[in-house]
Parts: sequence; structure tokens; C-alpha cells
Amino acid sequence: MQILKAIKGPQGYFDQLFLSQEELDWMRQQVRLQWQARILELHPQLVTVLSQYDLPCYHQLLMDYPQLEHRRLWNKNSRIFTPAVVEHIRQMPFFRKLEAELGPVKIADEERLYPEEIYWRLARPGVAEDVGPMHADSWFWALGHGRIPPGYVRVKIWIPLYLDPGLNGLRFVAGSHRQTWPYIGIERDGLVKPQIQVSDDELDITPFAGQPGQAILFNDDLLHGGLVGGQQSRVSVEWTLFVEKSCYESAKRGVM
Ligand SMILES: O=C(O)CCC(=O)C(=O)O
Ligand SMILES: [Fe+2]
Repeated sequence: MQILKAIKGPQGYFDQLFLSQEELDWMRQQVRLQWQARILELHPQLVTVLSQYDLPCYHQLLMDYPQLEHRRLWNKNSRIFTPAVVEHIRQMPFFRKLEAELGPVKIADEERLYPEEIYWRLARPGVAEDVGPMHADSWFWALGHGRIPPGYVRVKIWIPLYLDPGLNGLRFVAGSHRQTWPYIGIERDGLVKPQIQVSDDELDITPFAGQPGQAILFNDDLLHGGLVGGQQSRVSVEWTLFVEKSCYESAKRGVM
């Protein structure tokens, strides 16, 4: 019960679950296929040049082809894996390890596109608008995003696929799940989203320094956000796990 113990414990997160190289490569390939298909859907004339760009060089592609619009390309629905991909991920050894600790889990359907949704993000280096402000995921649910079946508790998992460790990706405030932080709901991208009422300077923010394929699972109330330093475009996947309340509660509160 190391995972739940750490998530409920003083830190509020667990970062010692690793994808194998094979699992990491497979996920990278799935993002690549979806990324490519979406770009070609809007810009079929790029068919011959797209293969020259790796995902971490995505920002370079945008500079070379200014007709590409990041926001138009990457609405959330264009970044959600299909059910077949989710099923494959569910069969991976790392996912089985997860279920060995957390019990049988469900995956949330926040966008209600598929029954279970795993989605990816792409953030360019130095482009602050590619990530949102610091938040706790519980705020989104409190503002009406998504439904949780009765008898389950939420746990988030975030996995970097391409990352400059410590420079881009995820940042968080360790232990922040044990405090209440002020926020308001404001409209962004046509949805009411939370806006924290504390400035980043007042928060003790730690960049996630894990490697590609190193997952971080965290408490629904932990403050976190994106980070856009480094030289490459960052790609990560994430999903919300629904863990049975009985399993969640039987894990002792950690002291780690
Ligand atoms: O990847 C990001 O920029 C933010 C991720 C996030 O908020 C999450 O995984 O809940
Ligand atoms: Fe989040």
C-alpha cells in the first residue's frame, strides 16, 4: 500500500512507479500517431514533411509552418486516446502493478467522449499559455467537471513521455493537500475553471524532477500545475483513477 500511503501522507504524492522502456515507447508511438493524424486532418499538405519532426521538436514545426495554430489543433478531444489504446494500456505490466496496490480501478470520463479517457498534453518551451495555473484537481470536480460513481475516491496519475527533467512538465507544492487554498471559478475556453487566489511567489513550488516514463500519482487536493522551461516541447499523459473507497480508506495514512 505504498502508493496510497504516500498519497494520503504528509507529501501527498508517490513518484516511484516506472514504465518499462517498451511501455514508454508504445505510449510515445500512440501519441505520435494521433498527433500526426490531427495535423494532417487540418493541414494535409504537410504529409511529406511531418516525418522529419519528432514530438520534442513540435515547437520548431510551428515556427517553420506559421499557418499551424496550436490552440486550434489541440482541443481536448483531439488529445484523448481511443478505447483500444486504453485497453492496451490497461493490460501493461505497470498498470497491473497499479491495480495490485489500488484494487480494480476505473478511469474517469471527464469529457464524456469515451467510457474511460486517457489524454495527453503538449506544451512548448517558454510558452506559458500552454499550461494552466496552479490548482487542485478536486476544484475542477467541485465546479462540475465530470461525475464520480458513488463509493470511489479520485487519484490522479501523470506520466512524462518527453521531458527535460526539472525544467518542464509538472510542478507541485508538497503537503499542500492538507491545507485549504482560496480559488474562484472563472470562464476559460468556454468552461468555468478554477483560478487560485494566491500568487505563485507565496507557494513553495517544487518542479517534478522525474525521468520520462516515471509516473507521479497524487492526491486530488494537492496543488500542482504545468512548467514550461527547457528546450524541448513536453509531452505527458494523464488520467483520473477512481479507486474503491474501501481500498483507499484501508491504506494507513503514511508517515513518509
Ligand atoms: O501537465 C500539465 O501541464 C498539468 C497537469 C495537470 O494539471 C494534471 O495532471 O492534473
Ligand atoms: Fe491538474
